[in-house]
Amino acid sequence: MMPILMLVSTLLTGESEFQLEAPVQCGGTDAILQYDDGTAQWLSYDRQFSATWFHLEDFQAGATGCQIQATEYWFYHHVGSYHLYWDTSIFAAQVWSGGPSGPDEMIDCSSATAVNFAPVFVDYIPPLQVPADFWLITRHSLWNGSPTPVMDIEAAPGPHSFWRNPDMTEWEPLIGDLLYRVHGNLLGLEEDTWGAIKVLFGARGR
Ligand SMILES: [Ca+2]
Repeated sequence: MMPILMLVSTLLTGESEFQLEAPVQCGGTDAILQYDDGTAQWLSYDRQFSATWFHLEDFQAGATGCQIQATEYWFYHHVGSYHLYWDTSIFAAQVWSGGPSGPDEMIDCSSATAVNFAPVFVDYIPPLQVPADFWLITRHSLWNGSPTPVMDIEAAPGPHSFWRNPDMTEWEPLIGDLLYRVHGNLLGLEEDTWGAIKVLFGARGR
């Protein structure tokens, strides 16, 4: 059971982030690509777009692409909070090609239903093939009342997690890594055969 009152407002980064009073473990889903360390520490709200840029060299040298079987997203829902209340649980889950300068071309756009602190999976049948640099982008309703993405305690070097609203021209880095993850197989290893390699980026240094 989740604690109800675990939000502590912070002045660190403005008015669209809250730090959880008690971090929440969000692991155990066997993702092959993730920048987060498996623990939700921050909430990011009132933002229409939230995104993670995946750079496969961070996970496996020589990987030239990925065959994505599913993407995974974690959110926080608290009906007692004005900002974090959901009018709708629906969000758009998009996959784009693109490197550090930003998303380039959309590969897929799916609709999904968010839940509170449980993995939301978007499955791809057949799997999506993406290049060595790609983005997962979620689009939420513009104002209050949409799923609230969660982040871990600190952004991985890059950075890799960003947000943006429609009136902005640039993606802004987030203070932590979104719990946005990829399930599938890396491509380009061992004479271009598919390699099923499990690498947990966030587990390094533990
Ligand atoms: Ca992190």
